Amino acid sequence: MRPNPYRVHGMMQSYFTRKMTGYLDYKGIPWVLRRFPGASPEAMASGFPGGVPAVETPAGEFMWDSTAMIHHLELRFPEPAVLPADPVQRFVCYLVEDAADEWLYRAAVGTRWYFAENAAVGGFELARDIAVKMPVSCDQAHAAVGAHVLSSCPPLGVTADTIQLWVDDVLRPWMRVLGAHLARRPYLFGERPSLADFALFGGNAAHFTNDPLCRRWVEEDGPAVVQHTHRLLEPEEQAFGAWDDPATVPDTLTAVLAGLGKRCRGSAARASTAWPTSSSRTARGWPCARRTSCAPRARPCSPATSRAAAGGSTPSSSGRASCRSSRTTSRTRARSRTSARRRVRR
Ligand SMILES: N[C@@H](CCC(=O)N[C@@H](CS)C(=O)NCC(=O)O)C(=O)O
Repeated sequence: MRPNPYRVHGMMQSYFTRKMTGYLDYKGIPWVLRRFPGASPEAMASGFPGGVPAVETPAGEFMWDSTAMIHHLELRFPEPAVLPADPVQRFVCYLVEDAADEWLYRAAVGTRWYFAENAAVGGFELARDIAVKMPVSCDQAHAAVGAHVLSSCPPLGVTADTIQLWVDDVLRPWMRVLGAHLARRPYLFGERPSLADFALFGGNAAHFTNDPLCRRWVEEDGPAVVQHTHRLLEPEEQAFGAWDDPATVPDTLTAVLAGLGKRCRGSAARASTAWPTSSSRTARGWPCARRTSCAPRARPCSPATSRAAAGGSTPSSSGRASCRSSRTTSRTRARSRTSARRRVRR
């Protein structure tokens, strides 16, 4: 008999859905996809604030927010761990994960919907998943999701006027430094993937190696990123090894961090005519996205704070991460994530 699986309510061309499915595949945790246009009565009834995906546990409880869910699942399925044991590596892992979640996400939605070739492929595939659960044609779903996402891009600093700068100043330089690093080792921190690898995998699998124009850029700029994606698509075919020796920091990793420092603030600031105000930045200075949508939804999403990750509520007692409010500010979100992480490390 098949084991009772986790049910990932999401879409295959969704950034955070693929972050979760990549993680679940690597861990060997059984899951099935349940196509989800951004909300469902069951998820809403359990307090889901939005932000695809939601994941339903085998016990029928809903949880959400990829970072909180992965923390939760790490408690239940500790091996193979995705958080490096070394504290500096772990810090860098969180840093890269945060940049992928909060920053590169903007380039992903922008490149999908401002470039017709990408919208015709990635956007259409997304619409096809949505149409499974909505009584509309695929063309109608495509038009609706496109209009919705485009209308929510400007608050992220992503507009028709800035998208080329996002590509030239942020995305392509990022793929060059990441590609150079991954050409030397299979994963960011050695021979096994970390939380940050899954954050990058999500964006790469759903957008940057999926949407045709992006795919061409990645093949040109960082072909090793495509290989990284392929490895994590089929992890059961791979042999995994150890974390890198934390005493030896590869030059290429230093270049990745330098690239983030340079491209995720200064250059990206120039790329954005609607640069967020200081109140929407996190304490660490990372820009923090107010999420735009991959699916038609009425409310902006906010991340859940993870009681499970914080140890305040065990997987068995609640089975889901809670959410304060769908209007939680970026700064509050950042704080709650940071404190959940701090607590889980103790
Ligand atoms: N913090 C959430 C973010 C989820 C998220 O933003 N998902 C995107 C889909 S790729 C979404 O649903 N956006 C819709 C919206 O915010 O309106 C996570 O890590 O899971």
